Amino acid sequence: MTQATDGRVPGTVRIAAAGDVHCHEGNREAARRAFAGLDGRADLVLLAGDLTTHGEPEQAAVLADACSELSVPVFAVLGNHDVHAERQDEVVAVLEGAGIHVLDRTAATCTIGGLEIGIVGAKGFVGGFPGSHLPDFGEALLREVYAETTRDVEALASGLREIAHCAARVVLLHYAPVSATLEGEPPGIWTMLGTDRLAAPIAEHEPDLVLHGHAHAGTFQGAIGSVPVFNVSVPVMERDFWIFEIADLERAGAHLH
Ligand SMILES: [Mn+2]
Repeated sequence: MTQATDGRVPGTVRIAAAGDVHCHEGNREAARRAFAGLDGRADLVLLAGDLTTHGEPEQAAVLADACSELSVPVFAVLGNHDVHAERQDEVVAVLEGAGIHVLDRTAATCTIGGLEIGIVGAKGFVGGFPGSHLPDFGEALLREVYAETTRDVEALASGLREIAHCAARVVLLHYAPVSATLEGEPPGIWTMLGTDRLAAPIAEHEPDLVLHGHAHAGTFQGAIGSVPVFNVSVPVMERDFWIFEIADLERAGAHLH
């Protein structure tokens, strides 16, 4: 197989992914170096939330500056840290100003080597797993937490319908949609780390790849049925980025390497 001049094998897309990069002034140089290192190694960058330490626009600017030299598209979702200061609109404006596409219960596509790649992105939210589910019952405040997660589930379903025609389909989350990638975290906090309610539309639509972060002490690889799920939290990966390669996109049944 011949390689394109940018190093990409035809029919293949290389996705660089990371979560919990937690940018702030103190890691400006490390962030710049990490992103500069992607040059020529990836066709697309996906960031799985917790882009900042406390959601200050100045911290988002550190990430924006680090990405400014990249020639490939960058898509991101926010994490809980990015909304902490309640300045997420400003954070998003700073990121979008640097060309980073922030997905917020939305879907987007980009074309790489003639292949249309679809990404559905949402922060996601809490809710728990079998044995630890938050119920849709009782206090209005608790039922609103449940309803907030429902909005994410519905957005994933509608986004996945929107990108059904794409050669490759990726779901990008901050919170975990499966407990397998939380192994290593105390089970007592799993309810706060994600919920398998997010897995229902993934099981139905079977995208090629699901990425999340948030669980710094979790496990790298899990699955929802036959769909591979990766916790790309930087402390889990013990590296700046993981490069996923989705191959054989010109024929049915893509393969993940
Ligand atoms: Mn988080």
